[in-house]
Amino acid sequence: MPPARKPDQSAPTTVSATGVGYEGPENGRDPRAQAGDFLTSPMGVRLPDTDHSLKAGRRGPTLLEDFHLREKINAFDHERIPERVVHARGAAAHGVFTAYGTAGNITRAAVLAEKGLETPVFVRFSTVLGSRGSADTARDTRGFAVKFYSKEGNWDLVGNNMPVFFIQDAIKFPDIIHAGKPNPSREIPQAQSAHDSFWDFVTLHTEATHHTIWNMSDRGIPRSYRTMEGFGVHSFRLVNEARETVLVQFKWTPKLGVHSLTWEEAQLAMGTDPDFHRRDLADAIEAGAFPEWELGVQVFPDNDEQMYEGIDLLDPTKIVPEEMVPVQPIGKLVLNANPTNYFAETEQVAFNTGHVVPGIEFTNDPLLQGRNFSYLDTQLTRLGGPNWRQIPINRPHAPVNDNLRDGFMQQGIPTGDAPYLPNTVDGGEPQPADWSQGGYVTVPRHVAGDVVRESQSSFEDHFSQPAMFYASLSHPEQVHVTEAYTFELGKVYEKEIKVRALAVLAKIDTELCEKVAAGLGLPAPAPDLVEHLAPSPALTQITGETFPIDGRQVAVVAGPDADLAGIAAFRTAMEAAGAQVKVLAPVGGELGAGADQQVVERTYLTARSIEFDAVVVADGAPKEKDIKAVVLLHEAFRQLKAFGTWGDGADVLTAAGIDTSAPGVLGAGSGDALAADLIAAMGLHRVWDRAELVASSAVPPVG
Ligand code: HDE
Repeated sequence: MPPARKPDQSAPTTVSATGVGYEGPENGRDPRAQAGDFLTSPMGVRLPDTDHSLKAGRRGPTLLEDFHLREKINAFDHERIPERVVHARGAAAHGVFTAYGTAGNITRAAVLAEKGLETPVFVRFSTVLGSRGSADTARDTRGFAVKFYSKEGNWDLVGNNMPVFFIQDAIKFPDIIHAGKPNPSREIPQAQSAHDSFWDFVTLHTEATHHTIWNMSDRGIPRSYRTMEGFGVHSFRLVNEARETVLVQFKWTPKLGVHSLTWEEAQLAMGTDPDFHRRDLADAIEAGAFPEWELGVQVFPDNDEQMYEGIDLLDPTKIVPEEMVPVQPIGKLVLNANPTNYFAETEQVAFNTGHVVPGIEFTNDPLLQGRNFSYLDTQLTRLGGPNWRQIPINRPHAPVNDNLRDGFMQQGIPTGDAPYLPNTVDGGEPQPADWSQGGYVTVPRHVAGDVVRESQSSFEDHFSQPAMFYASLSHPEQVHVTEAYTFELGKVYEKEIKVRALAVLAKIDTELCEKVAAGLGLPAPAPDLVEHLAPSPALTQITGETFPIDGRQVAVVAGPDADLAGIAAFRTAMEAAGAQVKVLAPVGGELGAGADQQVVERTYLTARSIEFDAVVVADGAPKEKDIKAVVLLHEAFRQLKAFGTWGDGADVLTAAGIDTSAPGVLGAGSGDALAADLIAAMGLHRVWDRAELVASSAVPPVG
């Protein structure tokens, strides 16, 4: 029997952070929420005044005996904890993962294997380089970290929105991060790779080429966290009940498709709405447009080579194209609740690649091996001691009998006298669990070799996969990659670094290299192309496929004389499709009265083009030329957003100099008639047919 508390022992109840016992809501309130009727000190003493310190006389000095003043200021002084050394900027949500059961033959992990099993999750998305207060839309990789509170213990799948990484060996991580972070002397630029040290490193350390070109592609500036893929990056080993093993790579596929911002939108958002992604995630969940992903695996035999058709499965700079090994769906993730408190949950959550459950094991990928050390290590500095595991957001939902004791901020009150094994003092418990009891028994894997500081020769191919990636993109995406390299390298001061970057591009694609060289005003090096696999259509995000428009934003330009009934009908139709409609007018307030009344949700002062996925001009919208309206319309047009008008709304576009016969400018007789066409156009994300019309002139045409 596990030891019970002895008759002579007592302890405070452990359920409340403030020491208040919890037996259910009190007057409809949860006492643990610390939002009761009366203000108290941290010791629970009710306070009469929190605005004046205790003084010797009204104009006298403050007294040291003012415990309220001291406690209040003392707690405030220590509110901050160190931000994450990477991925400091993030946003998170709660949700549920449901296993399809299709992985039952490859893993014994119930979270993946048990058909219909629902496991609570907490998911944190992030950028890598920026500080905690930096802008969401910087060009960067995005973190996609999922904590599964499985009934067999916590499993963390700590991935990114790109399937490859900059480095092949954990020992290089401080180097790539030091190169990418702001310059040490001036601490600029914030959250940017567009500076000398980043490009210095990646052009010398060319195993970074594949990840770099993903960052320079539209994947580096997602439209939303909801429209990103996620990847586990490494190969993992799955083990089934028969102790058979396979290697897998994990992929999250968003229900809404993979969509990105344009670079112009990303840059504008950094100024006008630095919380762009954070807001989008929270708003969508609040509106009931729950973000959804399907989890899939590529499955490979677990043999001695750990290679697939010449692709090294231990090399995190490589992918296996989905056309070679299809992704098999194994479960669904739905995010259905926002955190209650940012700090308590999103900031304090601690992910760790070393958090695995029976049925999920590691491979020898040297990056993964190093991560298993780092994620445990970093929490000590970030969260202040070993009991970070007991913080509510980090606690497993499975029973914990770990024999770990003491340490700063111990929250548990363990009973018993024998926190060691073997013991007889506490009846020999808790007992180790064997395989049949659900113990994490490692399936033996053979390892032999000389101790060396070397890697496998296959790790030396740095260019064939970046070349395949570029060749797989659609034309507009290739143009964006060209513009991104030209922009980033244009911010580099040292000519030598730019020349090295061009030498790398010469191996990937001749036109890309020549256009970037032309944009930089440098001679293009001679082509030096590498051979690569056939292009992989799964790598392009512009496919002609249409996607749901849940949580996407539509502006309706209106004014006092606008067709309000038409707007109401348009709103109903768009909301039925999951989109959100915002009425945009010159000044705030309400338009009209009665059933058709519309609240002005945005004015030209408070809105910017980046906020909307489509812009519609209602019949009767003001025709006077408002310069701010013209700027918004031009930006949205350039950003390839769908436009729509009904009635004389088209005149507003014409007056603003927008060609109403251009691709993606839809006209209709009424608001609800327009909605159907607009939903179809928005499902494609952008009006790609307009791309040539608005192409950036920053990249001069070549020869
Ligand atoms: Fe991380 N990484 N990382 N990383 N990483 C951290 O852990 C590290 C790597 C990733 O939302 C840190 O708790 C090393 C690959 C995400 O809280 C730290 C190496 C991938 C997050 C750390 C890598 C990632 C982190 C910082 C090379 C994609 C945010 C704070 C061996 C598969 C998790 C923390 C969150 C966070 C170290 C490489 C993704 C310092 C040493 C590859 C999504 O431990």
